[in-house]
Amino acid sequence: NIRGVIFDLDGVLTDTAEYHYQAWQKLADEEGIEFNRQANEALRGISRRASLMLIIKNKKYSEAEIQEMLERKNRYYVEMISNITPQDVLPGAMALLDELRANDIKIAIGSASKNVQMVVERLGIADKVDAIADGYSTPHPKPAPDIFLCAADKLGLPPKQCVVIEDAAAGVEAALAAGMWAIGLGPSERVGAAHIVLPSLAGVRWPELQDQLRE
Ligand code: B16
Ligand code: MG
Repeated sequence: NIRGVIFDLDGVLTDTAEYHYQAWQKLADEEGIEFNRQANEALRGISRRASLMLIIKNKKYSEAEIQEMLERKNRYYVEMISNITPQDVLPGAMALLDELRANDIKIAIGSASKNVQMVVERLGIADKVDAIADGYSTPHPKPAPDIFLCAADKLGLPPKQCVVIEDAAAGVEAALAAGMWAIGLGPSERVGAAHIVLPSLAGVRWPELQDQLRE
């Protein structure tokens, strides 16, 4: 019996992935590191630091230089997301949030990002969410289960009563490691490990989802 839904943020409720990409590309260009859209695919759902490590590969940087690059990328990113509006909530997400609330299902966000607060406020969904677990909640990023366990804890629910909605392989892995149900959004090559795979949240209704999860 599912009593809570934990939404990933980037790629599920909104598409900030494009801004993450542009910010990383700008940094990589400045550093003279080869990077492109395809390389960016590997960063989906991955923490900021782990993303940078994948970008710089075995190029040597001091810890101070790494910190500076992480801050610089985030400055670019924050500037880009400062213009997002409720129009940037992905199709179907707003309706599902409202339907869950009407059905007394608890709602959390479980995101690797450290910019969740700002994004949620700009999207205008802060009052639709009961709890947030984010990049500040635990030192262990996805695919570790910690972010989702923290979200369930904040909702006061055991993991097996929670379902996670994710767009990233690392996120689906984290949900399963947490002992939760997983709904993957996107191609099955990416999220096929989830219990249910859907192209997006467009047209998704809670009663039907619940039926599918019971089977
Ligand atoms: P930040 P999610 C993830 O968000 C993004 O998918 C990933 O690209 C990003 O590097 C990570 O958050 C950290 O974000 O730099 O804002 O702390 O998909 O877990 O909602
Ligand atoms: Mg995501």
